[in-house]
Amino acid sequence: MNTVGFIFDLDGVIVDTAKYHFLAWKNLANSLGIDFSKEQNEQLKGVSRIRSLEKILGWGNKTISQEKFEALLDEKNEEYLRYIESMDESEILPDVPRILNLLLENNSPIALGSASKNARAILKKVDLIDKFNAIVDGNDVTKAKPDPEVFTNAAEKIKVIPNKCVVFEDSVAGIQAAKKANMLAIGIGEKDILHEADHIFKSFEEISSEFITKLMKN
Ligand code: B16
Ligand code: MG
Repeated sequence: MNTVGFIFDLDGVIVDTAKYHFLAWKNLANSLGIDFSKEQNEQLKGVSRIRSLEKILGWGNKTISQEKFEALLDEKNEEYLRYIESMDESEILPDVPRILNLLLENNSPIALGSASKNARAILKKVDLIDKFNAIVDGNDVTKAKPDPEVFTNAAEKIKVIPNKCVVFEDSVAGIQAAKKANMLAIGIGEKDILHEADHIFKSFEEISSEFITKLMKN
């Protein structure tokens, strides 16, 4: 089968929720007396909630009980949920609808491949859930990015072989996961951070419809 499948990450690709994750992690880290920079936040993008907290505690050289660990995970998510509560279509990143509609017009299979356990709720809030043929999120996988599981599951769900899949990602961990899955990785963000990607664009505004059409024929 020659169909090309398109897999989208969520946070930082479809919606700008990365800023809310940053705020919630920063407040949590600071409340533990741990400094938290934008550079460190970059290392948490695409990384699961549990692994993110482990990394923050590691940076601060802190050891805590399992109970406290669970409580902090809940606390972080509650704050994050408060930030995203009032999200609507206006928080969809520029030109995402143009690309999704182009794919839909051409009957290209579209999947979501996100580490977030809140992915379905967010897609509903921004009214994009119906555009996806399949959704794989943090509730469906056991191994977090950079493990390729999230993307290989998504490819299976849309019935496209991995080397016919294109992944859009904003995180280093996600680009590594896509490459491990043997997929074409398109980085959305900065060239110096996402240099392992096959192509890098600052945003979807830089991606022409001709470029997407070429990918569909690959
Ligand atoms: P949650 P993505 C990832 O989503 C985020 O980039 C990452 O910062 C976050 O920790 C992770 O989801 C888990 O999210 O706490 O909502 O389950 O970029 O893979 O769509
Ligand atoms: Mg992301």
